[in-house]
Amino acid sequence: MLMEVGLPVDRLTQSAAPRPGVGIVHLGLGAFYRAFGAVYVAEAMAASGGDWGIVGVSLKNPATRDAPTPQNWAYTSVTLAENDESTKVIDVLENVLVAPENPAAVLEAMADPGVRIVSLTVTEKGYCHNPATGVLTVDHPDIAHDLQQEMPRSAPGFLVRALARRRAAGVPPFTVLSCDNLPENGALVRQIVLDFAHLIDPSLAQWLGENGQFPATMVDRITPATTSPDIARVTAVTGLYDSAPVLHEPFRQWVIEDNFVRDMRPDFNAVGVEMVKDVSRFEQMKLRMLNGSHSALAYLGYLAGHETISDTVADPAFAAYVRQLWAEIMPVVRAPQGFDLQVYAQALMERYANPKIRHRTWQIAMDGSQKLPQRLLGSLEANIAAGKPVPGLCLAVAAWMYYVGGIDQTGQPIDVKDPMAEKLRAISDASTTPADKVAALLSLSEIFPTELAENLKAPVTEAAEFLWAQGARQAALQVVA
Ligand code: CS2
Repeated sequence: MLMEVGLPVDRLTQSAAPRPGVGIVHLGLGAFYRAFGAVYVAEAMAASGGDWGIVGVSLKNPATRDAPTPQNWAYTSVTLAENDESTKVIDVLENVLVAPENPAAVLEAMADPGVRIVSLTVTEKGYCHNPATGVLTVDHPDIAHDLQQEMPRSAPGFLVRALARRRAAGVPPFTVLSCDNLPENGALVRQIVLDFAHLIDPSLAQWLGENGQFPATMVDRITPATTSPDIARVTAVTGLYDSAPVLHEPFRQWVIEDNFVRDMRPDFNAVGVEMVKDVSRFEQMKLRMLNGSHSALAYLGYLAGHETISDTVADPAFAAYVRQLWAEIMPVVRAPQGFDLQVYAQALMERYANPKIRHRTWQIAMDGSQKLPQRLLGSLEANIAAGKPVPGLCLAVAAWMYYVGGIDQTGQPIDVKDPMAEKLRAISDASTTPADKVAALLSLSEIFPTELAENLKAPVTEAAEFLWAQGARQAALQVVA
C-alpha cells in the first residue's frame, strides 16, 4: 500500500498517550461517523476527560477494519474550505470489529458495563423498517434470521440481543443514539427495538420501555466517500501515509435530545453540540431543506451528466432550480427558534458550491427508496394539503423515477444502488410510457402512501413527460421559468 503513493513515507500511528476506557460502541463505522461523531467525542474527552473511547463496528465490510489496522485506527480528518485546508489526527477508536466475522465479540463489547452509549450510522435501510410507516419489517431476511438466532446480522438484532444480555446480568441498558437521517430517529429506533424485543420476550420489551433511552439527533456534515486520489493527496500534505483519512466540509451541526440513561454521556456541551429538549424542528429543517435538495440535485445532476453536487450547482439551470425547490419547501418547514430559513438556504448554497468537496451525485442517489419519504414526500404532502403547486418537488420525484430505470439520457447503464433496485428496474422495464412508469412506481406503498400517490399522479406525470422528452437540464429550466 505504501508504494501506492510512490514515497518512502511513514505511516500515521496511534499516540503513545494512556488510553481512555471504552464507553461507546458505534455500529456502522463509515466516513461520516469518523468525520463527525468521533471528532466530537475526541474533542469532548480532550476538554473534560471521561472514558469515552470508541469501539467501531462494521456491519458488513472488513475493509473498514483491515486498511487502518496497522495505524491502530487513528486517522486524519481533513477540513476542506474553499480556500483553506487543515488536518487533524483523530485518535479515539480503541478497536474495530467486523460483525459478520464475529458477532459474539460485538455482543460482548455492547454488553460490557463500561459501555454506556451505542450509537448508530447504519443508513436508512439499516433499520430494516418500512420507510412509509416506520414499522419494523418482520419478514426482512435479516430480521427473520435474528428473531430466530442468538447471533444477529442486523442492527436491530444486535441492539436487542445485547440489551437482553445486560438485563440478564443486572446491568442498565446503554443509551441508543441514532445518528441517521431519519425522521424522529430516536422514536423510530425505540419502536423498532421494542417491537423486536416484544417478539422474543415481552418482559424484555417492558424493561426497555421503562429503562431505555433513545434520544433523537440531528446530524449534519457533508462527507463524501474517500477515494484513492484523496489518500495520496493527504499523504502529500501531512507527510504520513494514512489508508483511511476522512475529507469533509468545515460546517458541522449536531443537535441531541438530552436524554441519556443516568445522564451518562461525553461533555458534548463543551464542544458545541446543541443539547436540547426537542430536536424535531432542527431535524425537519435539515431533512427537508438539505437532504431533500441534495437528493433532487443528485438525480437531476446525474442525469445531466454532472459528477458532483458542486458541478451541478455551478450550472445556472440547477442553481436556479434548487432555489425554486427551497421556495417550495420553506413554507412547510417549522424553523427552530432563532433560525431564518432564507439564511439557512443561502448557507446551503455556499456549502454545495464548495468545489473542494467532491460529493458525487451517484453517492447521494443511493437508496432513494429509503430516502424519498422523509426528504421529499413530507414536503409534497404538506404543500398539496395547502393546495400549493410544487413543480420543483414533482420534478425531483420524476427524476428519481427516471434514474431507477437504470439507463441515463445518453443510453448508458446506471449502477443503481438501492435495496429495491431490482423491483424498481422490473417495474420500469414493464411500462413503456412515462405515464405508465409514474403510475406503476407510485403504487409502491412502502414508499408512497396511497392518498399521496393519488395526488401526485397528475403533476409527477407532467414532470416526467417533460423530463423524458427534454432532459434534466431543460426540465429544471422549465420549473423556474
Ligand atoms: C446525503 C447526506 O448521501 C446523502 O444522502 O444527502 O449524506 C448528507 O451529505 C448529509 O446528511 C449532510 O449532513
